[in-house]
Parts: sequence; C-alpha cells; structure tokens
Amino acid sequence: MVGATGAKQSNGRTIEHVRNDWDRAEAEALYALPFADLMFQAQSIHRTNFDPNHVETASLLSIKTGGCPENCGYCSQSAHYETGLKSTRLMDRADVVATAQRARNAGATRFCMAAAWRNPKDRDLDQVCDMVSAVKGLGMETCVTLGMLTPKQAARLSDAGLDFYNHNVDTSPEFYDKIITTRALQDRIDTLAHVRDAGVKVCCGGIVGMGERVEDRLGMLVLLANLPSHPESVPINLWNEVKGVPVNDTAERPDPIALARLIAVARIMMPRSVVRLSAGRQYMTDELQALCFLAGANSIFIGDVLLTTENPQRDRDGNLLDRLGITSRLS
Ligand code: SAM
Ligand code: DTB
Ligand code: SF4
Repeated sequence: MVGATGAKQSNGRTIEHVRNDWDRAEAEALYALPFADLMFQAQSIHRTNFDPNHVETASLLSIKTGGCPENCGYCSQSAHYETGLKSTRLMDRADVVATAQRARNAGATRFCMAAAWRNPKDRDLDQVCDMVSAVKGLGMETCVTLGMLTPKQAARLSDAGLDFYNHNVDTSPEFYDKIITTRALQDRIDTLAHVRDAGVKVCCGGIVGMGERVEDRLGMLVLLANLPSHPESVPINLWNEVKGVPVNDTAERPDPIALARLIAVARIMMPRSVVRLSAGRQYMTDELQALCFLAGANSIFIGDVLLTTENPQRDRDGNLLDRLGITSRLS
C-alpha cells in the first residue's frame, strides 16, 4: 500500500515510524491516492498520535511591523513594495503582555510574537527576551519569529524560556527564488539548526496559493519531512491577499480538494507534528475546514487579525468547532 509506514499493533492501531527519508515520488503517490483512501490513512495516523477531536489555538501579534529589508514577494511588510502599510517600532513590553493576556482570555494557548526583521540586533533581542519571559509568566506557550538567528541569539531566546521559534521554508527549493532573492533557502535551514541546537522547538511550514505547482507544494512537504527532526509545528498558510506585492501577478488559490489532500499528505509524512491551518482560513468554507481537520490539521490561529491581514472572527470559529464537536480553549 502506498505510504504504509507503520506496523499494525494487536489493537489494530498503526505505529507510525517517524521517517526523514521521504522522496518526491512517495509524496506524489500519496497525493494521487483515491480521496477516501488518502483521508482514511491520514485520519488513522492522526488518531494514533493525537486526540482527533481537539484543536490547538494560537494567537499572533506583530511586535514590529513593516520596513523589512527582505523581498519576500508575498509579504505586506517588505520595504521593497508599496503596500500602504505603516511601519512601527518595536512595541513596549507592557503593551505586548497586555495583548497576550487578552489573547489568553479569548482562548489562545500559544502567543506568537513576530517582527519584520531580516535578523534581530542584539539590543532588540534583549527586549524580545524580556517579552518572552513575561508572556510565559502568564502561563502561555511562547513563540517568536524574528528572521535569521545566530547560534548565540538562539541560545539567549532559549534561556529566556522560549518554547517555539517560527521560521518557514515558505515553498519548494525550485520555486523559492521566484519568491525571495534577498536570502537563500540554506540561510533559513541554518537558522532552523541553530534553533534546534539551542533546545527550542521548531515551527516551520510555508505558503500555498502563490502560483506554485502541486509538485512544489509536495516538494515543500518533502523538505520539511526530511529535516533532521520534524518541526513540532507545521503551519500551512494559504496566501492572504496583499495589494502591491509581486505574488499578485501569479497567485492562484488551490482548489479545496487539493488543499485537503495536501494537509493529509503532511499528516502522513509528519505523523507527530501539529499541523496548523494557518493564514487564509477566511477564504475557506466551513466544509473545507472540516475536511482539513479530518485530514489531520489540529491547530488554528484565532483572533480577528493575523499580523497585518484578516482572520475569521472568533464567533465563526467557535461556532464551527462546536458544530464539529471539536474541543479547544475557544469553547
Ligand atoms: N520576518 C520573519 C520571517 O520572515 O521569518 C517573521 C514574520 S513572517 C510574516 C512569518 C511567515 O508568515 C512567513 O515566512 C510566511 O510564510 C508567512 N506569511 C507572510 N505573509 C503572508 C501572507 N500574505 N499570506 C500567508 N502567509 C504569509
Ligand atoms: C506562519 O506560518 N503564519 C503566521 C506566523 N507563521 C507568523 C503569519 C501569517 C501572516 C499572514 C500575513 C499577515 O497577516 O501579514
Ligand atoms: Fe520580512 Fe518576514 Fe515579510 Fe519576509 S516574510 S518580508 S522576512 S517580514
């Protein structure tokens, strides 16, 4: 059977071996399975490793917005494009903590702080470390995404108690330089290694809907699944439309079934990773989100905004999860 990576236990459950040697042909064969077979395999693996009726809730805050020197062709915050976004300085710690507290009260278990930097300056990192310690003190999981890090910077964040570092590969190695040319994919992979070495958990995924081929989406999953350790969190973002950026010229939203297939393949290839249905949920119907949860997605961002773009309203999310009998901190 295509994708059979585990052995049957006496209770009928499958023990999944976490593999880091996936090849493209295997990913393509999984993706091409009849839909029911693919979903069954993904759901079986999902319930072996997770409570299938629970979804994690994370909240985002842009702690330093805009003016970024990188040229990521999808991003509202790049200084290379006229997106109409107002740049800001690094927020004060007290404002960050107050926002985290509101997010916690609204049902978030993880708070992710993002800065539009190519890499943090050591002075800025001191302030971010203080924010991390304070948010952790609220009893929330912490995540930051600050661009590229040196090993020393990663160690400082670890010492501050950081739980997760988000740093995405964004797309396949082949499509990468159609989207970003100011840094190489290898730079991103090096930062991920520094984060791992510092003992911080990795949040790493990418974006679909920028004009990439299905092969690129699968190539991205192969890249993620073949990292030395699977990222603990894998955010799959659907490109959130931003005016003025180059991706507008190529963007094409995947058909809903293609998106559910992709989530299922991610679940099968990275059986123990939390897969987050990240940006772009506001373009998805309730039915598509339900299919993605069945396929193995088990995390979402909550809150009316992500960093600079829209996210579904809390009531819509709460209502959807209730109707699906999915538990979360939202209800
Ligand atoms: N500057 C840091 C970096 O690039 O690592 C952190 C912030 S950046 C906004 C985090 C990730 O959000 C990007 O790597 C990208 O995958 C995703 N992202 C950014 N803009 C997006 C958009 N318009 N739609 C979907 N995902 C987006
Ligand atoms: C991730 O993969 N998605 C989040 C988080 N990591 C930092 C960011 C989504 C950003 C969507 C575009 C915006 O709001 O600016
Ligand atoms: Fe800068 Fe991150 Fe946006 Fe790229 S994705 S332009 S690095 S803020």
